[in-house]
Amino acid sequence: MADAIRSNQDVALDLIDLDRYPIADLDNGRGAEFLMECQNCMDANGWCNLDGFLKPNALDALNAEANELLPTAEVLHVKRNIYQGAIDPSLPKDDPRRMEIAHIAVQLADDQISAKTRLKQLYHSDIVTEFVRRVQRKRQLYRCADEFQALNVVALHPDSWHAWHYDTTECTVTLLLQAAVRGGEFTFLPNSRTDETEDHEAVDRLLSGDLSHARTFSRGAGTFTLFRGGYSLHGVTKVEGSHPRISAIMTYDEMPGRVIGDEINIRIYGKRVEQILAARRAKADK
Ligand SMILES: O=C(O)CCC(=O)C(=O)O
Ligand SMILES: [Fe+2]
Repeated sequence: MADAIRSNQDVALDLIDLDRYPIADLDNGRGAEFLMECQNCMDANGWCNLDGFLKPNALDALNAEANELLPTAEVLHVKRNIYQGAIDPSLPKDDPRRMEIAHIAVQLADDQISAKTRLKQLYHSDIVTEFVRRVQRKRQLYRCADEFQALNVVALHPDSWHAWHYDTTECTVTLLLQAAVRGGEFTFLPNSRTDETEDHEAVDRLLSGDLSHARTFSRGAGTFTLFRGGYSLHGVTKVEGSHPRISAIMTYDEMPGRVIGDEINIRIYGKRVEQILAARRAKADK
C-alpha cells in the first residue's frame, strides 16, 4: 500500500530541494512569494537561474543515470545554422546568420531515455511543468511531444562546445548534471528575437566570437535554468579539463502535441534518426 501511494507521488517531491525552492504550492505563503521572485526575474532579464535546485543525493542519482545511459548514445557530428531550419533567403550571402556551425556532442534524444529513469520522471512531473508554465507566464504550457526533442541529455567532452542556436520549441530548461572542470559556460542572449524581428547587432556580435555582451552565470551541478530557448540565441562555451560537462535539456511549448518536422530532426540528430524515419516510411509504403 505504501508503495502504491509512493508510485503515484510526483518525483519532484523527492528530487527537488523544496525547503529552498517551495514549488509544490505556488499559490500560498512561501511558494507564492518564490513564484513572484522568479516571474519578476524572468520579466526583467529573460531568465531564471536556480542553483542547488536538486537535492544532493538526487543530483548524484540523476547524474549516475545519465552516465550509465550515455555510452549507448552516438557521437553527434552535425552542422547547424543558428535557426536549425530554413535560413531567411533575403540575408546577404556572407551574413553570419547563414553560417553552418559544427556541433559535436554525445547526445541522448528523448527516445533513448527510458520512462523508468528519474530523469524522465522529473521531466514528466506535473509539479515541474506547472512551475515552468507559471514562471514563463503562460496560460498553457505543455511538455514537447516530439519523440526525439522533448528531453535530451547532452555530454560535451573536453575541447568541444555547443554551437550557437535557437531551440525549436519556445521554453527551455537546462539542468546541469555534471559541471566542466573549467569552461562549459551556458551563454546566451536573452530574448534576442521575436516572431517578427531579431537583434542583429547582438546576434552578429556573438557569432563573430565576441561574448562580452552575452549573459552567463557561474552554475554548479544541480542548477536549473529557465529561459526562452526558441527566442534567445544560446550555446555553451568550450569545455576544458578531464571530464565531460553533462546537462539535461527539458523543452516546453504553448502548443499541445508539439512535434518537429522530420527534416529538422534529421539535421539535429543525424544518421540514427534518419534511419528510424526511413524505416518507418518504408513500412508505411508497403
Ligand atoms: O547544455 C546546455 O546547457 C544547453 C544545451 C542546449 O542548448 C540544447 O541542447 O539545446
Ligand atoms: Fe538549446
